Amino acid sequence: MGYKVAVVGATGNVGRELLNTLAEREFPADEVVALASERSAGKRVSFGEDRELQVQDLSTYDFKGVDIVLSSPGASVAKAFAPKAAEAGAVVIDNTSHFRMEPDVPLIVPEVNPQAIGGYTKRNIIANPNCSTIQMVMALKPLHEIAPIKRVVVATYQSVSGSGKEAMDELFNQTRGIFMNEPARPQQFTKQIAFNAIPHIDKFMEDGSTKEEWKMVNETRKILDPDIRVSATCVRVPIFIGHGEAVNVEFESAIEEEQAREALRSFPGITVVDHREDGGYVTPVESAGDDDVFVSRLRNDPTVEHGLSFWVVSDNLRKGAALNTVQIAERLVEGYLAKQPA
Ligand code: 2RA
Repeated sequence: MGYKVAVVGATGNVGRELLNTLAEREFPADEVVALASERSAGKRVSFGEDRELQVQDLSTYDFKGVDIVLSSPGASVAKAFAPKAAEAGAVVIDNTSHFRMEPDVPLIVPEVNPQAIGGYTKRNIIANPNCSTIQMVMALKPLHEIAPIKRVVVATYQSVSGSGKEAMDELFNQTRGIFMNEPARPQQFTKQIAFNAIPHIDKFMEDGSTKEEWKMVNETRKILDPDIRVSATCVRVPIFIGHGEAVNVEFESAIEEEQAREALRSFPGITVVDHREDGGYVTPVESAGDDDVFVSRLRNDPTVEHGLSFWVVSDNLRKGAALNTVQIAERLVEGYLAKQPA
């Protein structure tokens, strides 16, 4: 006997990837429901190679009987619907930032802090971390187990798909326009994104950092270790899918480069591609469509007593969102919501 699964935000970048990933991984669902705004109700979205689902209106949907909700609408939509769905008995795995830092909501990367999943019983809500956080903590976890991490400095190079489908269209149109001598007219972004880099993702905070940087700092500490100090600079770059991150880590004690490389190589969900030669590293374009987090350019940092630097890349819509969400759902059904066979 399978599960009834609802996907909220089914017409967005992540929502479509959620449906794709559920089908690809043959999640044990008896029924999958696609939900979105009233405006999108009636549209059809693909579910796997050969099926389509008709989108239903979230605002009038009754979650009674739904086992698991995979959610990726806007944060304000999640704030409104998730508690109702949880009240109706569903476990909501939410991709928005709304619940991530709430103390009674577990924030999960299954390979990093699976022990925290059980905390879902407090509110029937689990939060999926920010894409840029997920790929970084995946790489930090095996290293932190060798030597406690003292400080992380990270610069991100984030693709436009993190900002939605319209942002991808803007990059495409601006790029084409430049070749046609048309002036770039920023809409989704504050400045031209084609052939440019924008050091601003999400809103500015009081201290001059951005909300995206605040997320990386605080989500890393909630997921991995509250004592880790993180300094982040998040930059939007003209890439369609795939985030790259330049990470520098200072440890409390010694960690050998080869020891770190071995630990990364044997960590589930990580692929190390690291050859000190032309092309001996992974780029965001190559990560698109892949499940793994890729680590390259691993090297000692001689400027501190115990330091390493590396490059980490991942498909921000897959492991950075949809795949991580479905993996949480898989752990839920395996460990917590097991159903007796019919
Ligand atoms: C971004 N991480 O890349 C944010 C939200 N997906 O825009």
